[in-house]
Amino acid sequence: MTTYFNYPSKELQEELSRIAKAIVAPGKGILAADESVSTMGKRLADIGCENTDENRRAYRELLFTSDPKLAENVSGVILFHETLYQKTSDGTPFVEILKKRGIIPGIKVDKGVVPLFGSEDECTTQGLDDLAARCAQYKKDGCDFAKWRCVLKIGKNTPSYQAILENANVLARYASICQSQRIVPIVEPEILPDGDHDLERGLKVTEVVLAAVYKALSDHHVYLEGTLLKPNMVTPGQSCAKKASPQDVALATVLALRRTVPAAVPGITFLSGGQSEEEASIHLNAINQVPLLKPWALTFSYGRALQASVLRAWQGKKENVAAGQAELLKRAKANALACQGKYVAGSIPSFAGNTSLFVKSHAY
Ligand code: 5MM
Repeated sequence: MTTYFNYPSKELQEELSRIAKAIVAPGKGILAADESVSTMGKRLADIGCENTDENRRAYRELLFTSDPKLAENVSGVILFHETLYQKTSDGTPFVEILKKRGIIPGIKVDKGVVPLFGSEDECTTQGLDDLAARCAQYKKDGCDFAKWRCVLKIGKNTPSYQAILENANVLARYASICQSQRIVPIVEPEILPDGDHDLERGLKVTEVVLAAVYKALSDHHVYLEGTLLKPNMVTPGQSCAKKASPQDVALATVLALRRTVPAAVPGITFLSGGQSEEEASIHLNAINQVPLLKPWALTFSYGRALQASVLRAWQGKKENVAAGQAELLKRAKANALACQGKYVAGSIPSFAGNTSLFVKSHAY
């Protein structure tokens, strides 16, 4: 293996690390609004709405035209390709609205999961082929960061060595290509919560997966200061009989991260993984309260746990837009407090607060 490689130019290092740091600035996190068309269809179906271009656009308009105070708690929004080029009803591009509010636009660049032939129902994520060209265009169109999600499953024989290695490598290639185009990559190796495994197995699998991811990032000379990690929290499987307290979840999560994630990484932005809105806030809060050295910012990049109440309040009706926006502000505030370890459980009630958002085998 060669040890002769070139670090990115000083300018590129500075640009990437500036963007990454801004995303995980104290008290801020990410709104993951990058549901693909089919996933958005499921969210709309839940509230009795048809999956049309106009309904998807109207919903994203609701999110992005919320009170500008949202930017006090949300530093970045992850968009889906279609959304990046949509506009508000008065013709203002969404990107412009976000930037004006001081929110950094990001973009989902993976093209979804595909099966790993011969494996026990495992998968990898596709989208590398034209990625450099797409990133160059997205940068021109206003995006400063990207997201790529890989999915790993815990079972009797999984995750397999094949799946761990393949997904680590594809994440590293993605990260390297993003950085070459001045885009900060959010690296998302999601270990699904499905299964009856206990907390300790969740901890071990998370450690092994993250260790492989950081080895691959190193092999691909990815500039860590210009990256963010989007992992699952370490929990027992959804159907495990033995439940874990928020403190247990928090300790296991911090242990896994401390054992595998270099201190050069500026921030860790958790996915919510089907936890209820309230659980996701309580767990993030407990993680930030773990009395161990945590050299990275620990914050949120939630999809379902920031949007469930919004969707339920909105119901696809114009007259409910303000109610939906109010729910978004509440969950953003709760998580902004949680990422500083200052959230008091139950202090910010919301429409769907304690409803489980678990979707079986969330790989779409
Ligand atoms: C918002 O949902 C994201 C896009 O999903 P699809 O491409 O599958 O439609 C998803 O990647 C999301 O960012 C992560 O799963 C984290 O979201 P949750 O809901 O777990 O916080």
